[in-house]
Amino acid sequence: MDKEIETLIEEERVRQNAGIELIASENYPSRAVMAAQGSILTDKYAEGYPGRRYYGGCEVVDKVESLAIERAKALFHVAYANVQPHSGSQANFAAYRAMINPGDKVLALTLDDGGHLTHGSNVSFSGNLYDFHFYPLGEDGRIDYDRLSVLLDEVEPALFLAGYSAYPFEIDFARMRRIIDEHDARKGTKTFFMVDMAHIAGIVAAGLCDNPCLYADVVTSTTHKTLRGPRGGLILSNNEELFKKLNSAVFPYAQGGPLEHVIAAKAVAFGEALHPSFKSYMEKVLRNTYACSDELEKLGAEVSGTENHLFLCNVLKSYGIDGKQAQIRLGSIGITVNKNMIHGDTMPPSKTSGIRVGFAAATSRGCSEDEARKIAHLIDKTLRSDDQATIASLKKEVAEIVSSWKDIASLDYPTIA
Ligand code: DSN
Repeated sequence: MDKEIETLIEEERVRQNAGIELIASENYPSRAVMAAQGSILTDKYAEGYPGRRYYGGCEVVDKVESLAIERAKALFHVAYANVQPHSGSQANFAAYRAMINPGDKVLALTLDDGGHLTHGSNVSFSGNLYDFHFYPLGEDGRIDYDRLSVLLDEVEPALFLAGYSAYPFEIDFARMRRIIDEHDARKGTKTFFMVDMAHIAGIVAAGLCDNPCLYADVVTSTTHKTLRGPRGGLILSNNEELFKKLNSAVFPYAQGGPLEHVIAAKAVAFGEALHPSFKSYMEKVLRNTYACSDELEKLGAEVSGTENHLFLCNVLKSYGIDGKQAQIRLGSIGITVNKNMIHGDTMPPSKTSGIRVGFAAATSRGCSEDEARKIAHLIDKTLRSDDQATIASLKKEVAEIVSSWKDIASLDYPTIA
């Protein structure tokens, strides 16, 4: 009935279909996920948890939420899952609350090196409520595990935080656990270990990288990035002492009524991620990301390299333009990326020296390895020249590639359900 919004949704569908989406945190959920999210479950108030609600009439949503919880537990090998956080930021807010007190020290990655606003930025609750200290990446742009050990002894934080928004390499969670345990043994302390795996949740679910849930006290995530579900948050744990605290940190501390329609959509996405085909999808994402990064490097660009679904390119060094200019120029041919700080960046966050490139979304639409290499050439040519005739012809090449890809509103993925 609302023609204005209907027209805008259609406009956005056309925009998304016409372009190559390379923002590393985006993806295309299935029609089943969107149907659940757009369902009548939005009608229901259900403060509390399954079997312990503050409202009547919750017998069906109890089953929905329990199913989502059980699937999340099976997917990530945990004893506890909370599917109520409305977002990754709220999941982090609740996780901190369950483990530490305001004013406590937290050791997290330097924000410019790929952390997140909720990992200690002064403009977020995190930097205001807690005393954040930061570890930088090593010279090679990778986590310097030896330095972590030194910093843990120096800072003596109540909580150590791993998990990043722009880190292209595997993270050795087992080694982090060991370093924390050794520090605790030396100092007679008990340091909590938290991982925000929002970016790599799909890779973890597919079993293609180390599972942080096996080592951390609490793992938070979003459900809409590599995991390909609805926009939302998730908290997981195997530390029994925290289960009750986590529940009350989400509700009633951080949130009111859960979004049962979104929780249903999370259950659908978990069902899809539990299907064997999800692993093949994620393998393709990793291969496509590597292919594009490798080809750009061969073309002479300075790239970070990659061991996951994203890589960074230093466009300032490679093409003499900043990240913002690169983002705008690529946008003009239909390739969407975001400007991103790179390790040791000298530019402000509003400009940056780099861009972040990821293949989770494009792969969902059917992007092949050959096309990922072709996309590297398109990126390279676009960043080398802003000649209007060249831009127009590159735009045509983008249109040709996406013409064989699936419509973003018609995607179905196999499920265990
Ligand atoms: N905004 C997300 C990203 O792009 O990585 C993090 O929450």
